[in-house]
Amino acid sequence: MTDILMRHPANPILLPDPTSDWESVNVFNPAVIYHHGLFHMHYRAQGLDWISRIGYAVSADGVHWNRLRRPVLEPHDAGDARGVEDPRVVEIDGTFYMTYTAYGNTRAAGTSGLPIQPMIARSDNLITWERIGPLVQGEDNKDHVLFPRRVGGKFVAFHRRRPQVWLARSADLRTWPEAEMTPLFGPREGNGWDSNKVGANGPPIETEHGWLMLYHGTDERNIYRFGVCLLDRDDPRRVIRRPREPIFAPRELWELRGDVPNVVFSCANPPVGETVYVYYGGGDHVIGLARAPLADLLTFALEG
Ligand code: BMA
Repeated sequence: MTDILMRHPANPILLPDPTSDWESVNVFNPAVIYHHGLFHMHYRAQGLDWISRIGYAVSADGVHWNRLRRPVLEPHDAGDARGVEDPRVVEIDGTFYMTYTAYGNTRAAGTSGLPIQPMIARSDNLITWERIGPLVQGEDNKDHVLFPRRVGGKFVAFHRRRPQVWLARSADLRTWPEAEMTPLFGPREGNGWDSNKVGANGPPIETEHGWLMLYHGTDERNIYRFGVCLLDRDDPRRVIRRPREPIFAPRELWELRGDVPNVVFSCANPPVGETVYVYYGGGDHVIGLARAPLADLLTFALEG
């Protein structure tokens, strides 16, 4: 495996808060955007009741954080009573959008799997969130991520219909017509690192060579790793490159052990200047940061 992503020496950069009721057990899988010179984090947290809520923290350097005392998004009905999970945030034309997984009490009739829904919410200030609605209903679907701008006049999102990553397009973020959904790629054949499950990480990064996408994969032992993929800039339904090797795998003790072992899980890869900051949950328990020059990630996507 190539060593493109370098772990920050201060890792883990965010830990559960033992004095808190709602974030005393786990903090993980954060969204992070870089906006007007500050890093804004929305992170998944679990406390004594094991219900996931979303907390907010802000940082000047991307390493040291100042958290709000209360969560900014919490369960509100039967559709998310068991938690709001795995946020990903983008800004499009001055509005912030969060995609997250709603984990409910009852699954929709006729569906199998977990009672989950891929939700979308909007905000003008990163603190107050208004729910827009689900991307799809009645199916096992998560890992949905908005592109940071419209492409061809439409909002675009990754999502995951097991076992494949799909691309969806919408005129207004409320309706996601089936005719606008395309499968992108699935688990790779064989028994390699991404042969079991795949899903998108954070919002894709626009480059002159196309959309650089980071994604996660698991193998038959359920070890989570990251890989990269390059999509056509004008038509992201077209995969240009998908290198065979992963770029990141669990290595530190807090990635190998935790609430769930062998997990690095990322919902954020904001580019800041020439550097990509990859934030990730370690062991579903704490938050880590690893960084790479954008140019190195791009070279690997093109040649790896
Ligand atoms: C996935 C998601 C993530 C989690 C990962 C590993 O299915 O639910 O939230 O980090 O499993 O447990």
